[in-house]
Amino acid sequence: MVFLFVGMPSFVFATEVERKILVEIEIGKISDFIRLQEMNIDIVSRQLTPKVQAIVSRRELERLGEQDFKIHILIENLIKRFKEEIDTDGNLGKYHTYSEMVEELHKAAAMYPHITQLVDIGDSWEKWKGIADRDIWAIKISDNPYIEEEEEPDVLIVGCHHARELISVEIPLAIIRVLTSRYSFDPRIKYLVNNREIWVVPMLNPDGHVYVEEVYPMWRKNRNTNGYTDPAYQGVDLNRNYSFQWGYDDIGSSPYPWSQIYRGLAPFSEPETQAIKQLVETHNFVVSLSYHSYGNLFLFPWGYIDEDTEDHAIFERLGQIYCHNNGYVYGNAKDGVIYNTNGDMNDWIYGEQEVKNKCFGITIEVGDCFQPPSSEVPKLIQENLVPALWMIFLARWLPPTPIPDIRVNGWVPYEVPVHQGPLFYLESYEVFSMPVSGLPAGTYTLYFGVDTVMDGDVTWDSLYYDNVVVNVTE
Ligand code: 0X9
Ligand code: CA
Ligand code: ZN
Repeated sequence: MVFLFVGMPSFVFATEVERKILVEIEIGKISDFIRLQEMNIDIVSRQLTPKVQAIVSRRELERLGEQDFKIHILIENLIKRFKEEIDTDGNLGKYHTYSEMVEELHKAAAMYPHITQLVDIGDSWEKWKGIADRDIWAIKISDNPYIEEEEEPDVLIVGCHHARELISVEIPLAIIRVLTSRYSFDPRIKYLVNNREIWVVPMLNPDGHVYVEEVYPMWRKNRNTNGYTDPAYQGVDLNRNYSFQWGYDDIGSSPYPWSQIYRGLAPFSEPETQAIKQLVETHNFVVSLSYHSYGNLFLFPWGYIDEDTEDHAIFERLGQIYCHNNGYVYGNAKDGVIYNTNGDMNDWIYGEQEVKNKCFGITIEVGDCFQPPSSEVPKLIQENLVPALWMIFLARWLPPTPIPDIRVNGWVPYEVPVHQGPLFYLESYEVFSMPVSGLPAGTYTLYFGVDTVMDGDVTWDSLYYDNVVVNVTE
């Protein structure tokens, strides 16, 4: 039986060969999903719901019908809609093009030289081959930006592994804007910038992004030709190219160049993933946020198997905090919020622990639809900005350590059990709310975290400092 809920004309125009349709496909069981992958269907939402969304051609739509899939058509002509709702001005509307992004980074670095360092961390595939001139840019935001200050935790924020996920560039750029432009007058921002080393790579896949801008708005992978001239065989999925459990199975990634989840010929075969590898191996990142779209999700390892990591409780706690206000769903593949992936950034940055330290790798799937209209950019930024600042703040306690020395002048004002930092509520909060009136007069430094009781809204105002000096008078 064929379920086509929108009538399709039975003839095909020559010009419609390239027409792309956004559809919703009902998934009864996991084998349906695997069948879609075997048919090389371009699945764009990876939540484990009874439905997935996919981009299909007319031909694929017919084949799916023949295979008895239940299909709902959502957008009849994605390219037309892209021109009407996103690329209204030929410059992606409120989204940044590659050149606009490069310009914004250079402006930020020029305006705030005392708290930024702009770094070219590597070349794109096309630059590597000498056919384009695109660099992968990172900006470091911290005080003394040219000095590696070991005591300040390093945080990594990456956008645009996937070319068409335009919003994934905007959240990193917004984080850069808020950290730089508010530094001089917002004490909490100043605190974060002075006490963290924040590295932001807003666009890891510039070749793919420019291909989205100029040729094909639904491009996902990088622009490695894989030795073919037909675009259908080109591109490596950068989020399947990391080395940890690379190619673990052919469900979480594909060995075939025509697949949207093609993992490449070898781990780190691509210059773009090598740029991240090099950056991560020469720093000490403790938490990373990799932005994608879409799904309203906060994802963490493992991706390659349905198992929890030994840090599951901490990942869940981070998810609880990130999602508290925006209602995103947190979890991993085992929780069923996402299908399995292997060779992604999360699994590698967390799982690889020999060449570098363990880093709490998080993937955020922004938004609830494929390529939201340009007008929704501010709202999507807003729902991610403060949560991202929270993750930067919490880096101070990753990996969790006992609350640092709250002994003041050799006196222990309060019994603080180990393993109870601000990630595991109450204790540190109690330290803060503890009546200090019982203490002898003097100056005390109290270390504490955030309003982790979580009984109210997590707002910017509930972000406190890592420690405060308290004056106790008679
Ligand atoms: O498939 C991906 O790379 C990500 N989804 S997307 O739709 N943006 O392509 C999800 C990666 C999730 N990672 C893990 N589950 N570890
Ligand atoms: Ca610094
Ligand atoms: Zn993605």
